[in-house]
Amino acid sequence: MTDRIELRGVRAFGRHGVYDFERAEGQEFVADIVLHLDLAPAGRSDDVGDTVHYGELAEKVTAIIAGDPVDLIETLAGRIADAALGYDLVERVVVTVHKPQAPITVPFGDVAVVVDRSAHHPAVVALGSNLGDRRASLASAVAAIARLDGVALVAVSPVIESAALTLEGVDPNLPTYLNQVVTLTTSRTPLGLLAALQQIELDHGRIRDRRWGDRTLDLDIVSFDGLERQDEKLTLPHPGAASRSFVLVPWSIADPDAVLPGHGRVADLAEPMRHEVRVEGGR
Ligand code: A4P
Ligand code: MG
Repeated sequence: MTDRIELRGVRAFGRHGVYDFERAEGQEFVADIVLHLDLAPAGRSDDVGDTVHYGELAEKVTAIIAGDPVDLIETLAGRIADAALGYDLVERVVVTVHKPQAPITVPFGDVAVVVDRSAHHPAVVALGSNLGDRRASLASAVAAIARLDGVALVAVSPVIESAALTLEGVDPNLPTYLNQVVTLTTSRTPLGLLAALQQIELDHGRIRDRRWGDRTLDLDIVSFDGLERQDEKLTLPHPGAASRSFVLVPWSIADPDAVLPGHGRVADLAEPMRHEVRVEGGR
Protein backbone atom coordinates (compact mmCIF):
# COMPACT_ATOMS: atom_id res chain seq x y z
CA MET A 1 0.00 0.00 0.00
CA THR A 2 1.64 3.22 -1.11
CA ASP A 3 -1.30 5.62 -0.85
CA ARG A 4 -0.98 8.01 2.06
CA ILE A 5 -2.49 11.05 3.74
CA GLU A 6 0.23 13.18 5.34
CA LEU A 7 -0.84 15.63 8.01
CA ARG A 8 2.21 17.47 9.29
CA GLY A 9 3.00 20.14 11.86
CA VAL A 10 -0.19 19.90 13.94
CA ARG A 11 0.65 22.06 16.98
CA ALA A 12 -0.97 22.34 20.36
CA PHE A 13 -0.12 23.32 23.92
CA GLY A 14 0.23 20.44 26.38
CA ARG A 15 1.56 19.63 29.83
CA HIS A 16 3.43 16.42 29.16
CA GLY A 17 6.80 15.63 30.72
CA VAL A 18 8.50 14.04 33.71
CA TYR A 19 9.35 17.34 35.47
CA ASP A 20 6.94 19.24 37.72
CA PHE A 21 7.62 22.52 35.89
CA GLU A 22 6.58 20.90 32.60
CA ARG A 23 3.24 20.00 34.15
CA ALA A 24 2.86 23.50 35.64
CA GLU A 25 3.97 25.64 32.71
CA GLY A 26 3.28 23.46 29.66
CA GLN A 27 4.85 23.82 26.22
CA GLU A 28 4.14 23.31 22.55
CA PHE A 29 4.07 19.85 20.98
CA VAL A 30 4.02 19.22 17.25
CA ALA A 31 2.71 16.05 15.57
CA ASP A 32 3.14 14.63 12.06
CA ILE A 33 0.69 11.90 11.10
CA VAL A 34 1.10 9.71 8.02
CA LEU A 35 -1.89 7.48 7.31
CA HIS A 36 -1.55 4.49 4.99
CA LEU A 37 -4.87 3.64 3.36
CA ASP A 38 -6.29 2.85 -0.06
CA LEU A 39 -7.26 6.18 -1.65
CA ALA A 40 -8.60 4.66 -4.88
CA PRO A 41 -12.25 4.41 -3.68
CA ALA A 42 -12.30 8.12 -2.76
CA GLY A 43 -10.55 8.94 -6.04
CA ARG A 44 -13.40 7.23 -7.88
CA SER A 45 -16.33 8.49 -5.79
CA ASP A 46 -15.03 11.97 -4.91
CA ASP A 47 -16.81 11.39 -1.57
CA VAL A 48 -15.17 12.31 1.75
CA GLY A 49 -16.99 9.33 3.29
CA ASP A 50 -14.60 7.05 1.40
CA THR A 51 -11.48 8.50 2.99
CA VAL A 52 -10.33 10.00 6.29
CA HIS A 53 -11.34 13.61 6.86
CA TYR A 54 -7.97 15.15 7.73
CA GLY A 55 -9.55 18.20 9.38
CA GLU A 56 -11.44 15.97 11.78
CA LEU A 57 -8.31 13.94 12.52
CA ALA A 58 -6.32 17.16 13.17
CA GLU A 59 -8.90 18.22 15.77
CA LYS A 60 -8.63 14.84 17.49
CA VAL A 61 -4.84 15.17 17.57
CA THR A 62 -4.90 18.62 19.15
CA ALA A 63 -7.45 17.38 21.72
CA ILE A 64 -5.09 14.53 22.66
CA ILE A 65 -2.10 16.88 22.97
CA ALA A 66 -4.11 19.33 25.08
CA GLY A 67 -5.65 16.50 27.12
CA ASP A 68 -4.50 14.29 30.02
CA PRO A 69 -0.83 14.97 30.79
CA VAL A 70 1.56 12.00 30.46
CA ASP A 71 5.26 11.67 31.21
CA LEU A 72 6.47 10.54 27.80
CA ILE A 73 5.97 11.68 24.23
CA GLU A 74 6.08 7.95 23.42
CA THR A 75 2.74 7.65 25.25
CA LEU A 76 1.37 10.69 23.46
CA ALA A 77 2.40 9.30 20.07
CA GLY A 78 0.75 5.96 20.94
CA ARG A 79 -2.51 7.73 21.82
CA ILE A 80 -2.47 9.62 18.53
CA ALA A 81 -1.74 6.38 16.64
CA ASP A 82 -4.70 4.68 18.37
CA ALA A 83 -6.98 7.55 17.32
CA ALA A 84 -5.81 7.24 13.71
CA LEU A 85 -6.30 3.45 13.71
CA GLY A 86 -9.84 4.08 15.00
CA TYR A 87 -10.68 4.89 11.38
CA ASP A 88 -11.55 1.54 9.78
CA LEU A 89 -9.93 2.53 6.48
CA VAL A 90 -6.49 3.12 8.01
CA GLU A 91 -4.18 0.11 7.65
CA ARG A 92 -1.04 1.66 9.11
CA VAL A 93 -0.05 4.94 10.75
CA VAL A 94 3.29 6.58 11.42
CA VAL A 95 3.14 9.28 14.11
CA THR A 96 6.00 11.65 14.94
CA VAL A 97 5.69 13.78 18.07
CA HIS A 98 8.17 16.67 18.34
CA LYS A 99 8.97 18.45 21.59
CA PRO A 100 11.01 21.42 20.38
CA GLN A 101 11.25 23.03 23.84
CA ALA A 102 12.14 19.83 25.70
CA PRO A 103 14.29 20.41 28.82
CA ILE A 104 17.63 19.44 27.30
CA THR A 105 20.69 21.19 28.79
CA VAL A 106 22.61 21.64 25.52
CA PRO A 107 21.64 23.46 22.32
CA PHE A 108 19.54 21.20 20.04
CA GLY A 109 17.37 21.55 16.99
CA ASP A 110 14.51 19.18 17.64
CA VAL A 111 13.67 16.00 19.50
CA ALA A 112 10.97 13.63 18.35
CA VAL A 113 9.72 10.07 18.72
CA VAL A 114 8.27 8.08 15.86
CA VAL A 115 5.78 5.22 16.33
CA ASP A 116 4.76 2.98 13.47
CA ARG A 117 1.58 0.96 14.11
CA SER A 118 -0.57 -1.30 11.97
CA ALA A 119 -4.21 -2.19 12.48
CA HIS A 120 -4.88 -5.61 14.02
CA HIS A 121 -8.40 -6.62 13.07
CA PRO A 122 -9.38 -10.11 14.15
CA ALA A 123 -11.17 -11.93 11.32
CA VAL A 124 -12.53 -15.40 10.57
CA VAL A 125 -12.44 -17.00 7.12
CA ALA A 126 -14.34 -20.16 6.13
CA LEU A 127 -12.98 -22.38 3.36
CA GLY A 128 -15.01 -24.92 1.39
CA SER A 129 -14.40 -27.27 -1.53
CA ASN A 130 -16.42 -30.03 -3.18
CA LEU A 131 -14.64 -30.43 -6.51
CA GLY A 132 -11.20 -31.69 -7.55
CA ASP A 133 -8.53 -32.54 -4.99
CA ARG A 134 -10.42 -30.96 -2.11
CA ARG A 135 -7.77 -31.57 0.55
CA ALA A 136 -5.00 -30.12 -1.61
CA SER A 137 -7.12 -27.05 -2.45
CA LEU A 138 -7.81 -26.35 1.22
CA ALA A 139 -4.17 -26.85 2.24
CA SER A 140 -2.84 -24.60 -0.49
CA ALA A 141 -5.50 -21.95 0.19
CA VAL A 142 -4.56 -21.86 3.89
CA ALA A 143 -0.92 -21.41 2.86
CA ALA A 144 -1.87 -18.63 0.42
CA ILE A 145 -3.87 -16.81 3.11
CA ALA A 146 -0.91 -17.08 5.48
CA ARG A 147 1.33 -15.50 2.82
CA LEU A 148 -0.90 -12.45 2.24
CA ASP A 149 0.62 -9.09 3.09
CA GLY A 150 -0.93 -7.69 6.25
CA VAL A 151 -2.37 -11.04 7.38
CA ALA A 152 -1.18 -13.21 10.29
CA LEU A 153 -2.84 -16.58 10.88
CA VAL A 154 -3.89 -17.24 14.47
CA ALA A 155 -5.51 -20.70 14.32
CA VAL A 156 -6.37 -23.32 11.70
CA SER A 157 -9.27 -25.71 12.38
CA PRO A 158 -9.32 -29.37 11.46
CA VAL A 159 -10.93 -30.25 8.14
CA ILE A 160 -14.53 -31.40 8.40
CA GLU A 161 -16.73 -33.20 5.87
CA SER A 162 -20.45 -32.64 5.27
CA ALA A 163 -23.16 -33.19 2.64
CA ALA A 164 -23.72 -30.34 0.19
CA LEU A 165 -26.21 -27.71 1.29
CA THR A 166 -28.13 -26.19 -1.63
CA LEU A 167 -30.83 -23.54 -1.81
CA GLU A 168 -33.32 -26.43 -1.71
CA GLY A 169 -31.72 -28.07 1.33
CA VAL A 170 -29.13 -30.82 1.89
CA ASP A 171 -28.51 -32.82 -1.33
CA PRO A 172 -26.88 -36.22 -0.69
CA ASN A 173 -26.39 -36.77 -4.44
CA LEU A 174 -23.90 -33.91 -4.83
CA PRO A 175 -20.20 -34.36 -4.08
CA THR A 176 -19.61 -33.83 -0.36
CA TYR A 177 -17.79 -30.75 0.95
CA LEU A 178 -14.63 -30.41 2.92
CA ASN A 179 -14.67 -27.26 5.04
CA GLN A 180 -12.19 -25.56 7.29
CA VAL A 181 -12.02 -22.30 9.26
CA VAL A 182 -9.03 -20.08 9.91
CA THR A 183 -8.80 -17.23 12.38
CA LEU A 184 -6.38 -14.40 11.69
CA THR A 185 -5.49 -10.80 12.37
CA THR A 186 -5.12 -8.32 9.56
CA SER A 187 -4.22 -4.72 8.86
CA ARG A 188 -6.40 -4.90 5.75
CA THR A 189 -9.85 -3.42 5.42
CA PRO A 190 -12.78 -5.86 5.00
CA LEU A 191 -12.95 -5.14 1.25
CA GLY A 192 -9.15 -5.41 0.97
CA LEU A 193 -9.28 -8.84 2.59
CA LEU A 194 -12.22 -9.90 0.38
CA ALA A 195 -10.36 -8.89 -2.80
CA ALA A 196 -7.33 -10.93 -1.76
CA LEU A 197 -9.48 -13.97 -0.95
CA GLN A 198 -11.28 -13.73 -4.29
CA GLN A 199 -7.90 -13.72 -6.06
CA ILE A 200 -6.95 -16.89 -4.16
CA GLU A 201 -10.25 -18.48 -5.29
CA LEU A 202 -9.41 -17.62 -8.90
CA ASP A 203 -5.87 -18.97 -8.51
CA HIS A 204 -7.46 -22.27 -7.46
CA GLY A 205 -9.60 -22.58 -10.56
CA ARG A 206 -12.83 -21.26 -9.09
CA ILE A 207 -15.43 -20.62 -11.78
CA ARG A 208 -18.43 -18.56 -10.67
CA ASP A 209 -21.43 -19.83 -12.59
CA ARG A 210 -24.29 -20.91 -10.37
CA ARG A 211 -24.88 -19.43 -6.92
CA TRP A 212 -24.23 -22.16 -4.35
CA GLY A 213 -22.93 -24.31 -7.24
CA ASP A 214 -20.17 -26.90 -6.87
CA ARG A 215 -16.78 -25.29 -6.39
CA THR A 216 -13.06 -26.10 -6.19
CA LEU A 217 -12.62 -23.40 -3.57
CA ASP A 218 -14.94 -21.01 -1.75
CA LEU A 219 -13.58 -18.45 0.70
CA ASP A 220 -16.04 -16.48 2.81
CA ILE A 221 -15.35 -13.87 5.46
CA VAL A 222 -17.39 -15.10 8.41
CA SER A 223 -16.67 -12.16 10.68
CA PHE A 224 -14.41 -9.11 10.77
CA ASP A 225 -13.62 -7.27 13.99
CA GLY A 226 -17.23 -7.45 15.20
CA LEU A 227 -18.33 -5.34 12.23
CA GLU A 228 -21.90 -5.43 10.97
CA ARG A 229 -22.46 -4.27 7.40
CA GLN A 230 -24.54 -5.22 4.40
CA ASP A 231 -24.18 -4.13 0.80
CA GLU A 232 -23.83 -5.80 -2.59
CA LYS A 233 -20.11 -6.48 -2.07
CA LEU A 234 -19.93 -7.73 1.48
CA THR A 235 -22.27 -8.82 4.27
CA LEU A 236 -20.80 -9.14 7.77
CA PRO A 237 -21.09 -11.34 9.68
CA HIS A 238 -21.65 -13.82 6.82
CA PRO A 239 -25.44 -14.38 6.75
CA GLY A 240 -25.10 -18.17 6.69
CA ALA A 241 -22.62 -18.39 9.55
CA ALA A 242 -25.13 -18.64 12.40
CA SER A 243 -26.93 -21.68 10.95
CA ARG A 244 -24.18 -23.68 9.25
CA SER A 245 -22.66 -26.65 11.02
CA PHE A 246 -19.75 -26.71 8.54
CA VAL A 247 -18.76 -23.20 9.71
CA LEU A 248 -19.69 -23.31 13.39
CA VAL A 249 -18.14 -26.68 14.29
CA PRO A 250 -14.66 -25.99 12.86
CA TRP A 251 -14.75 -22.38 14.11
CA SER A 252 -15.57 -23.54 17.66
CA ILE A 253 -12.59 -25.92 17.53
CA ALA A 254 -10.22 -23.23 16.17
CA ASP A 255 -11.42 -20.69 18.75
CA PRO A 256 -13.38 -22.15 21.69
CA ASP A 257 -14.09 -18.65 23.07
CA ALA A 258 -15.39 -17.15 19.80
CA VAL A 259 -18.60 -15.14 19.80
CA LEU A 260 -20.79 -14.47 16.75
CA PRO A 261 -22.16 -10.94 17.19
CA GLY A 262 -25.92 -11.04 17.63
CA HIS A 263 -26.00 -14.84 18.12
CA GLY A 264 -23.82 -15.73 21.08
CA ARG A 265 -21.02 -18.19 21.77
CA VAL A 266 -19.95 -20.17 18.72
CA ALA A 267 -19.30 -23.27 20.85
CA ASP A 268 -22.92 -23.18 22.12
CA LEU A 269 -24.29 -22.71 18.59
CA ALA A 270 -22.12 -25.57 17.28
CA GLU A 271 -22.89 -28.09 20.02
CA PRO A 272 -26.30 -29.34 18.77
CA MET A 273 -24.94 -29.58 15.20
CA ARG A 274 -21.83 -31.65 15.83
CA HIS A 275 -23.46 -34.84 14.49
CA GLU A 276 -24.05 -33.17 11.08
CA VAL A 277 -20.34 -33.12 10.22
CA ARG A 278 -17.40 -35.51 10.38
CA VAL A 279 -14.23 -34.02 11.88
CA GLU A 280 -11.00 -35.20 10.20
CA GLY A 281 -7.47 -35.15 11.59
CA GLY A 282 -6.58 -31.77 10.01
CA ARG A 283 -3.81 -29.55 11.23
N1 A4P B 1 -20.16 -11.57 -0.36
C1 A4P B 1 -21.01 -10.95 0.49
N2 A4P B 1 -20.66 -11.18 1.77
C2 A4P B 1 -19.56 -11.98 1.74
C3 A4P B 1 -18.76 -12.54 2.77
N3 A4P B 1 -19.00 -12.32 4.08
N4 A4P B 1 -17.70 -13.30 2.38
C4 A4P B 1 -20.29 -11.47 -1.80
C5 A4P B 1 -17.43 -13.52 1.07
N5 A4P B 1 -18.18 -13.00 0.04
C6 A4P B 1 -19.23 -12.23 0.38
O1 A4P B 1 -20.05 -15.01 -3.50
C7 A4P B 1 -20.97 -14.12 -4.11
C8 A4P B 1 -20.67 -12.72 -3.63
O2 A4P B 1 -20.91 -12.64 -2.26
C9 A4P B 1 -19.23 -12.30 -3.78
O3 A4P B 1 -19.01 -11.64 -4.99
C10 A4P B 1 -19.00 -11.36 -2.59
O4 A4P B 1 -18.83 -10.03 -3.04
P1 A4P B 1 -19.51 -16.21 -4.32
O5 A4P B 1 -18.46 -16.87 -3.50
O6 A4P B 1 -19.17 -15.79 -5.69
O7 A4P B 1 -20.82 -17.10 -4.51
P2 A4P B 1 -21.30 -18.27 -3.64
O8 A4P B 1 -20.25 -18.70 -2.68
O9 A4P B 1 -21.87 -19.29 -4.56
O10 A4P B 1 -22.48 -17.62 -2.87
P3 A4P B 1 -22.63 -17.50 -1.37
O11 A4P B 1 -23.96 -16.89 -1.10
O12 A4P B 1 -21.41 -16.87 -0.77
O13 A4P B 1 -22.68 -19.01 -1.00
P4 A4P B 1 -22.08 -19.56 0.30
O14 A4P B 1 -22.82 -18.97 1.40
O15 A4P B 1 -20.62 -19.43 0.26
O16 A4P B 1 -22.51 -21.07 0.19
N6 A4P B 1 -22.49 -26.99 1.66
C11 A4P B 1 -21.52 -27.47 2.46
N7 A4P B 1 -21.67 -28.65 3.09
N8 A4P B 1 -20.36 -26.74 2.64
C12 A4P B 1 -20.16 -25.52 2.02
O17 A4P B 1 -19.11 -24.90 2.20
N9 A4P B 1 -21.07 -23.79 0.60
C13 A4P B 1 -22.03 -23.27 -0.16
C14 A4P B 1 -21.88 -21.93 -0.70
C15 A4P B 1 -23.26 -24.04 -0.40
N10 A4P B 1 -23.32 -25.31 0.27
C16 A4P B 1 -22.34 -25.79 1.04
C17 A4P B 1 -21.18 -25.00 1.20
MG1 MG C 1 -18.80 -17.62 -1.22
